[in-house]
Formats: sequence, structure tokens, C-alpha cells
Amino acid sequence: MTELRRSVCALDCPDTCAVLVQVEDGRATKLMGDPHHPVTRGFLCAKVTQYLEREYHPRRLLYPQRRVGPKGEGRFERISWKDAVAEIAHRLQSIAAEFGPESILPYSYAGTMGLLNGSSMDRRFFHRLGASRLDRTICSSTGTAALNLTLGQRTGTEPEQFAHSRCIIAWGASVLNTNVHLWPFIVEARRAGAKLYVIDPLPTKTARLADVHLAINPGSDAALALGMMHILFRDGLADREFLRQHCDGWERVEEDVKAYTPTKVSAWTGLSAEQIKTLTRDYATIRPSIIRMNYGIQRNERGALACHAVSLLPAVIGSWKEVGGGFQLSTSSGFPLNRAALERPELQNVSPLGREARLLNMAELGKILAGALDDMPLAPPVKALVVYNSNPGAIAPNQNRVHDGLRREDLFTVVLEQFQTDTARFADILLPATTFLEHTDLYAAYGHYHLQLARPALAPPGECRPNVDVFRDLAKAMGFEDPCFDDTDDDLLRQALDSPHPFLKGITLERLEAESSIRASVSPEGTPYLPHAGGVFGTPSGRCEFHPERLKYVPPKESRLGGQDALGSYPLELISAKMERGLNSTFGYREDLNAACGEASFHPEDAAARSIAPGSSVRIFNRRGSVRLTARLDAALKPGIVSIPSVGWPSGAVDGQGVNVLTSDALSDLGGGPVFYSCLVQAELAEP
Ligand SMILES: Nc1nc2c(c(=O)[nH]1)N[C@H]1C(S)=C(S)[C@@H](COP(=O)(O)OP(=O)(O)OC[C@H]3O[C@@H](n4cnc5c(=O)[nH]c(N)nc54)[C@H](O)[C@@H]3O)O[C@H]1N2
Ligand SMILES: Nc1nc2c(c(=O)[nH]1)N[C@H]1C(S)=C(S)[C@@H](COP(=O)(O)OP(=O)(O)OC[C@H]3O[C@@H](n4cnc5c(=O)[nH]c(N)nc54)[C@H](O)[C@@H]3O)O[C@H]1N2
Ligand SMILES: [Mo]
Repeated sequence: MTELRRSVCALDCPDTCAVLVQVEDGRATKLMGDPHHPVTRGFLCAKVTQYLEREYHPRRLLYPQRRVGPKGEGRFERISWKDAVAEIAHRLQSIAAEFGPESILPYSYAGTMGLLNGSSMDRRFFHRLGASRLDRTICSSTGTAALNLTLGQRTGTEPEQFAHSRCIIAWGASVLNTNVHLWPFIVEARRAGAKLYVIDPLPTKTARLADVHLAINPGSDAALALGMMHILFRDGLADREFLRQHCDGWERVEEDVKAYTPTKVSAWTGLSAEQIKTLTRDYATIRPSIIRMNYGIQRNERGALACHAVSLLPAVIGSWKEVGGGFQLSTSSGFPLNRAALERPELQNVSPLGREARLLNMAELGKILAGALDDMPLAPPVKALVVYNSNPGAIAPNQNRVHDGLRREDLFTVVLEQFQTDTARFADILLPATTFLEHTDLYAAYGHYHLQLARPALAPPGECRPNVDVFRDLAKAMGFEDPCFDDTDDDLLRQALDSPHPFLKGITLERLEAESSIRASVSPEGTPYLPHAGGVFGTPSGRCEFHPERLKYVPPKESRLGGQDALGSYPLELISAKMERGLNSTFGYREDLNAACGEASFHPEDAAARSIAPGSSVRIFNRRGSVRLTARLDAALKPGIVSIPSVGWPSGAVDGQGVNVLTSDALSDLGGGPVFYSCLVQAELAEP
């Protein structure tokens, strides 16, 4: 018997697709995009179309296991859930008693974007325990901090409106790789004559299909945005009425940007003065115009400055007023769910700590495990690490330092996973987790405004269990008696939906059950959402805020522009951006994917200077580490830049070294985010 079941893709992606699962005799045979969903529109991306291969993969983890043999070797023996839970509870209790509960650190990110399995029972558990809190910065915290400066919230133009745009700027956004469900709306706009600009140092697939590709120097976007403001104010292209009515601080910025002449900006960005002028005129005069900025722009030392500067442009030209105008980085603020009810931060008060626990930045995991943050000893040291929904052994910066930490014999590590990743290999106890097709969850989105519910479409294989169940059991085993540890999945769903905010008005579990996807009430039914048309902003002043004291461009230290002393030794800039067929490290069990991550692209000039030919084995290195890869040549690449797709599994690389051995664990200019794309390296032919 064949039937179609509904699910929602849980992968960390702006699109959060409505998925149809074709099930024959209990086994899924095909995944499809729901044709009725307004953003999914009947298709899935290259990765999720093939997700069933992952779902039924012979290397899925099926049973709880305990480490045998040395840490990191990846040898385990099967144990029962009962023993696993008892052992974890016992170890955490004794570590908390000896070193204090803050010596325990949870480490999780968005392996699933589901709210239940991502941030509910787990948070309750760690709050009640008094464990260190994790500052979840690895992806977007720099951009979030910048949007909070400008807009005071994360709202942006909905994807459906891009069809009405006539000038579209994809700024640090590789739409076809990372946000492919926006593309059909862009195609629709282009059919009606829209012009597409791509501002990206790399010649991505999206850039190659654009009307204009501006291959900007990494980390110089703020200079470009300030240069655009210079021209907009100078040439009478600014919407002074919008600025006067709805914005603060712009008068000083108008003065300050007089210094950002096209000639000066040209030197920083590597774009010609003519390109900068044409871009600016088109942006101001071909209307409606819109900016799709993605998080690629903020993974550098000047990321927040860039996001702040670019996110001001729609206010300068008044494009927030137009359907198909404005800006999108994130739509997260469209879902003001009751997260406090899900996470229960007040449980910290009844923990042995009796107060809010310290906050540790996940982008600094290597330093944390080494026991020192910026050379200040960490007290108490971290003695236990509980990892779920994340693979820091592959994705965290300065990987050698991270692996040194994970290898520590005195660190008790628990990993909840679907596969034996490069983090799981270091586990003391390894627990098998369900996939999104196998558990209940609720999904907000960061690239559209539709809230979705998924019930299990498939039975879990072996003894796989949802994170919610595991943390519920651990709470019991630790003797936590608060009734919130008895909450069922449906209790959690109802608590999350219990929000007084008008955006969620009328969205109940019953309605979600029946409709599975419901648009948040961000605007009246059938009308487009113009988040800032009326000049309402979530900032302290309630206005769009220009911060003149921050809007001063200086190139990143670790960049060719930064002129750092290292330049002599490390003259190439590495960008390890997302790949089409991967989703961070989630598909790293695939050999073809690791092979793709084992290729570095060079401009032919940079290759020739090093006697590198296509197919050469090369060593790419800096002070932090070294990787061995196969060279590719790409004449469309900007000279001075090396591109390596991210992120493979280090254990799947020819030399066991992932790209993140090269990346820095310095932090961005605001929000404590990582700086993956501020990375200088050198390359040479490898010994055969
Ligand atoms: N297929 C696929 N989809 C994904 C992911 C994936 O791994 N694969 N990852 C998901 C996740 S976690 C996220 S956060 C989103 C991210 O989605 P994006 O932000 O779109 O992804 P990135 O590849 O990090 O960056 C986008 C582009 O920014 C460019 N870039 C790098 N530095 C600069 C700079 O200084 N200035 C400018 N203007 N551009 C720069 C990169 O070359 C890249 O092409 O995508 C999600 N979707
Ligand atoms: N060099 C470089 N490094 C990067 C980036 C880059 O662009 N370049 N991007 C950065 C960014 S933007 C991000 S967001 C991070 C992403 O880093 P992570 O958040 O660590 O994402 P993934 O690598 O996809 O790993 C997610 C893991 O969660 C597991 N998982 C999925 N669902 C569940 C579940 O329900 N339960 C449990 N227990 N496990 C589950 C998956 O099997 C997978 O191994 O990487 C960062 N690292
Ligand atoms: Mo991300």
C-alpha cells in the first residue's frame, strides 16, 4: 500500500520545506516538496531529495554504545539504554559534586531546527543541573547583533515578494546553494525584467547566472555600503522623507560618508568606481529594489559592521515602503513563540548553583577545552561535554585545538548522534538519535513566515530516540522532580504556542495538526507583509537606527587588505563557503562529498606561481594547521583567493585534516561570532 505522509525538513536552512514522504509498506520510497506550500512549491533541494539514502544508511547509529579503546579511535561496544542513562547520570552527578555544575557544558546547534528536539527538554535539564550555558554563536550571532542595532528585530521581506522586485541584490548570498526556494521568485522577477546583482568574492553558481557579478574583496562590504550611501546622499537619491520620519543618526552619517568616495571604496573593495556608481544608481532607481543578504557576509572580522551598514540601505532609499522592496537577512522575529516556557531558564534558581550559570561561547570551544579563554584560566574547568545537534569536531574553527580538547582523558563526553561523526568518535557514551522523519516537532523558519508541525512519518530504526526523550529520562535519573520533566511532546507544543503575540494569534495545535503549515499573522490574510513600511522598528527608539560611531571601515586584520605581518607568509585568502550537496557536515558520511571538500580552487595565476597544475596534490597551510587537497583551476576566481567547499568530515579527508584546522577562533566585531572567512593561508605543491 502506498501513502503520502507529511513532514518538515529540519535541516539548518532558510527554506524549512514542507516535505511529502511516499511510504510503501512502512518503508519510505520517495521524498517530495509539497506543491501546495507557498515557499516549497513542489520541489526539494539537491540534498534532501536524497535524504532517504541517509535515513536508511547502513552506518546509522542504532544502539547506545560505550567507548572501548583510546579516545578518538571510534571503537565502541553496545550497551542498553538503561545502562547508558544510569552511567551518564552517575558521571554528571559526581563531576558536578567535585567541580561544580558549571564544569558541565552542553554543546548543540541546529542539526535539527525543530524547537522540541533543539531547545526544550535539553535546556530544562541543563538549567536544573546548573550547567554552563552555551552562547550559540557559530552561525548568525554577528548578523543578529547587527540587525538588532539597525532594526531592533529580525524581520525582512518575505520570499514571495521577490517576484515583484525589479532590482535584486544577492549580497553574500549563494541563493542556489543555500536558499534555493528563493530562486523561482527571482526567476519570476527576471522574466518581468528584473536585474540581478551578486556581490560575492566567489564565482558561485548564482554569481555566474547574475546580470552583474561584483567579486568584492572579502570583509570589505561595509566600505561598499558606505560608498553607496555617499553616492545616494550626494546625488539626491536618498529618501529624505523616510529618513526624517523614521530614522535616527543618519544626519551624522550623511556627513561622515563624504569621506567614502568611489575611488577610496574602489581600493578597499577591488570593484571599479564605475561599478560602484552603476550599482548604486540601479539600486536607487530601478524599483522596487531589494537586498537578499545572507550570513556569508558576516563570517569575518568586520561582519557586524558590514551587516549594520548594508541593512541601513533600504532606509536610505525608502524601499521598505514597497511590495518587493526592503531587505531580508532573517525572518526569525516572525515567530514570537513562548521559548521561556519551553526552556524554563528559571530552573537555574533551584539548581545547586542557585543563579544563572556562566555563558561560554561555542565558537571558542578549543580554548574552552584547553582551559583558557584569551589566556585567562577558566574556572571551573570543563570536565563534561554533552553534544547533540552539532558536530564540533568538523565544524568548529581552529580544529586542532578542538580535537586536542576532545582527546582529553579527563573529559567525560556524551554525544547524541545519527552517525559516528568526528565528534562521536571522541564520545565516552554515544547515543543513537532519531531523524526529523521519525519524531514530532515544531518548526519556525529564518527565510519565510510559515510555522509548521511534523508528526513522525517513519518508525525509528533500532533503538534510536528523540533528544526530548533522552533528556527527559536523564532528568529522571538525576532525581529532578520538577513536573516540567513529565511534559509530553504535545504539552511542549502547546506551551510553545501559548504566546500573547498577535503574530501567533489563532495558531493552535489543532489547527497545525489539520493544516500542518500556517502563515504567522504578520500581516492581514492575503496582503503582503511590509515589516517597516510604517516606520515601526524594534529598536529602543522605535526608529531605524544609524550608529555613526560604529560606521567606520577598517579592513579585517587577517586579510590581504589588513596588511598584517603574516601577509608575507600567508598571502592567499581562504573562503570555505557552503556547498550545494552538503549541509554543513550533515552529509559527511558520503565519500563523494568528502572528495568534493578535498578540492581547492585557485586562480590560474596563483597556481602558476606555485607550479600547481589541475589535479596537483597541494598543501594549504597557516600557523594553525595544514590540509592536503587536490587542486582545481578556475579563471573566474579572483586572484589571491582560494576556495574550499565546506564542510567535510575530517576523518573522510585524505590526511584526516578538515578545512577548519585552518580557520581562526578569533571573534567578530560584535555578537561573538566566528570569523571562518577571515583566513589567510599559503599553498604549495605537496610531496608526492
Ligand atoms: N546546500 C547548502 N545549503 C545550506 C547550507 C549548506 O551547508 N549547504 N548551510 C545552511 C546554513 S547553516 C546557513 S547559515 C545558510 C548560509 O547561507 P549563506 O550565507 O548563503 O552561505 P555561505 O556559503 O556561508 O555564504 C554565502 C556567500 O557569501 C560569500 N562571502 C564570503 N565572504 C564574503 C564577504 O566578505 N563578502 C561578501 N559579500 N560575500 C562573502 C561566500 O563566498 C558565499 O558564496 O545556508 C544554509 N543552507
Ligand atoms: N569552514 C567552515 N566552517 C563552518 C561553516 C562554514 O561556512 N565554513 N559554517 C558554520 C555554520 S554557518 C554553521 S550553522 C555550523 C554548523 O555546524 P553544526 O550545527 O554542527 O551542523 P552540522 O555539521 O550539520 O551537524 C549537525 C549534526 O546534528 C546531527 N543531528 C541532526 N538532527 C539531529 C537530532 O534530531 N538529534 C541529534 N542528536 N542529532 C541530530 C546530524 O547528524 C549532524 O551530525 O558550521 C559552521 N562551520
Ligand atoms: Mo549556519
